Amino acid sequence: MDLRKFAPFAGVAVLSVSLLAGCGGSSNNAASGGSSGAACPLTSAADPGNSQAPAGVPTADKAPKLTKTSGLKIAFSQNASNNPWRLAETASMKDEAAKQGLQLTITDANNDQSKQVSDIKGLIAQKPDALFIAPITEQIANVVKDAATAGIPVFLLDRAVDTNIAVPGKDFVSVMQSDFIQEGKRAAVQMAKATNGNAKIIELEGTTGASPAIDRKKGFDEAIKQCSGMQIVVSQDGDFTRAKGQSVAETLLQSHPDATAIYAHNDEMALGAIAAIKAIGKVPGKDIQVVSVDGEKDGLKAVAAGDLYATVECSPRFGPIAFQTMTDYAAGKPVKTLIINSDQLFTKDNAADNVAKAY
Ligand code: GYE
Repeated sequence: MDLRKFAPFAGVAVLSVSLLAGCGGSSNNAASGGSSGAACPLTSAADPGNSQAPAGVPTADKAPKLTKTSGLKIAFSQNASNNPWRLAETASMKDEAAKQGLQLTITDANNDQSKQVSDIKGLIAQKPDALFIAPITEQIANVVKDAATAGIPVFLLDRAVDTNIAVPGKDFVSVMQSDFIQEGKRAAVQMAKATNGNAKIIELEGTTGASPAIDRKKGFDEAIKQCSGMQIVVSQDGDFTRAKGQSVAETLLQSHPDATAIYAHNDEMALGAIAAIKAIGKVPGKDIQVVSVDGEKDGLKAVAAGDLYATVECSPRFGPIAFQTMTDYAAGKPVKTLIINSDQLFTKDNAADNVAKAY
């Protein structure tokens, strides 16, 4: 989901931070492009950093209202519990509900889209005062609309839905997420640094149709276009899990023995890929460079160990922002239809220091 869609009439989006901003000129780095002879400006670019929501994101004014301010009954449709990221998100929601003394009903779709649709239908029938949804793919937009039709304000967490179907500010109040296109761009800069701008890349994509999978690919692809020495040689769905990441990486490393890098859309798949690299007797961080997204505890340990070059943080700790946004909405304060989290970058310089705090 291009976040600029949330601000269709806005002028310049803050999003389009130039990747070349920190490049310091490319006149003297012609040597860094390697065999192709072309310089790769990303090798000397600064981390493009966080983006913010584009300017002019409207506030939600057509969504069902939330008039109760105490004793709220809240529901949360979680899409899976199959990785540390999901578990951390669920824990963060539970902690915040407990802090506020609110009742929270949670369903777990087990990474199955049809189960999530039926979970949400079941939750709608229970008439919660507010419904949080962590969508599995962008395709569950219709059931989001159903909730709005039933008069329930919906808040989307961590992934978006198809906004051609579910209208922001009407069919859902707000989506809270990281900027995945920016994450892809940040990952591309790290990959360029790891490989000096020359890489034959295997891409392990997140769950097909999930907004972070779509956008992490888009941002990375856009960025590496600037470097003729960097190409994705094959790209496949690893479903955001360690086991699938490992098995897909095993197959792709065999079919592409010339690959020199792996870009994984999350740490779990990267950790699976690292196991696959070691299994064929190659050395991660030397023969094959790996870059990913999330910043989970095992990911940070892998960075500290030199197996993973870098991981772009994508925080799962949604409880505070989710409940704050809901409370603001209940109080009649203006709530933006898109709220972007701030994330940091973990490299060998700061990974070890952050392990203890990680999930
Ligand atoms: O990166 C991944 C999780 O939707 C942002 O989903 C989230 C992603 C996260 O399963 O690890």
